[in-house]
Amino acid sequence: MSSVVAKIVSAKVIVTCPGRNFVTLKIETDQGVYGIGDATLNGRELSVVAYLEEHVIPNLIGKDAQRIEDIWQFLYRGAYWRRGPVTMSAIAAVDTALWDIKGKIAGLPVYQLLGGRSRDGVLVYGHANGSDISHTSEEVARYKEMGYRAIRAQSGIPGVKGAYGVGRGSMYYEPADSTLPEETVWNTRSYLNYTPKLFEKLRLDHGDEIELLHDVHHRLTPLEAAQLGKSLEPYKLFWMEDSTPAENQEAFKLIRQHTTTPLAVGEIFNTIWDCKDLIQNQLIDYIRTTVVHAGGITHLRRIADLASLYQVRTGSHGATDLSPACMGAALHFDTWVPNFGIQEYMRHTPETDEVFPHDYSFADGYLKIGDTPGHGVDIDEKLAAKYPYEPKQLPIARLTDGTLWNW
Ligand code: GCO
Ligand code: MG
Repeated sequence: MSSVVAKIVSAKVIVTCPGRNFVTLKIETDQGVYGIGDATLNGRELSVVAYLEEHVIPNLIGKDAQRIEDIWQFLYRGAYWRRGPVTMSAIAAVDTALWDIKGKIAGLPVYQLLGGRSRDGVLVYGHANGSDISHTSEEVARYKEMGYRAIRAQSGIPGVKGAYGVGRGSMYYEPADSTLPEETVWNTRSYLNYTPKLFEKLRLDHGDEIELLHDVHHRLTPLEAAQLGKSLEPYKLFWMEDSTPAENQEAFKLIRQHTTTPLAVGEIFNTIWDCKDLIQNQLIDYIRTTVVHAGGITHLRRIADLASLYQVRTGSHGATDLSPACMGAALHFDTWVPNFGIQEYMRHTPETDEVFPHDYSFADGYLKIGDTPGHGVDIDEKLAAKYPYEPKQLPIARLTDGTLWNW
């Protein structure tokens, strides 16, 4: 029996801001089935809205939603101008919505379409952060109380205004909270002195079992990253993330030569080409690419398969600015992918969860998905309409001498 043709009859972009901006693509078919995909690019949301509305949606109408791969290739090759965060987030939103539709038509959850369960629960990590070392240790204790088995720790640093990763509240971290970029100051020397003390304290307070992660957030040179990795070896981190900007993938060779601290990178990558050399030369241990920013499930699967050849595991980005539609799709991917490492899980606010009803839930350090056909996430359009878009941008960082640096 030939499979059902599901003709795309309409598609629209829904922008909503329940505490922060989210961009969602909704694709409807002549089968009365629709799918949704996350298209949120933090601080550049309206660029993706325009890309979808002007250049993608007109090309979708009339196509068979079941032809996921062909539509992916059409949008990637057909644009002529390949790659980039805006293009690949737009393609990702289409791809995610099409996998959602395919699952609904088949009556199957997406993980079944990918190859079935490789695990019952998806190991996640939460974000403990504090104004200083002892406050951060108290927050790690709180996250352990909540059942997390893996915790990222970020601390304020004396004399460093607005150190990365230290939120204003204790549960949510939303850095894009000003119309124009907030200026923060960065001091590498203070950071390199302070960070080993943070993890020494965390191991003293919480023992060796809990998995500890840290995000350097692109701030060091390769040699400084090597120095930090070396100084953190006694504290056996699960990973040191984004230790240096990765446009030059070769740079990681220098870090690798000097330290056995596991390396993770890739949340800002948008295609396999951004990480091909890092993976093939085993310069990293975890690849952080995501459903929403790396071309959707279709492309993320290609990256994971390449990574599996070199024993590199997945560790997808999962910050608050990736919507529940991305998290839902990511969890189906994480439930299937054989070389799974860990999934970031920065909680969404209750308002966000209300706008995006979903069937995943947290327990005992894992996120578990249900068997709802598709990816299990929906959008309440009426509620979404109550939260109009608010222009926001991510911060920037300057060194103490005023040099513009990596935020
Ligand atoms: C992470 C990320 C975030 C980013 C944010 C940018 O590891 O979760 O580094 O904190 O800064 O997603 O929009
Ligand atoms: Mg990060």
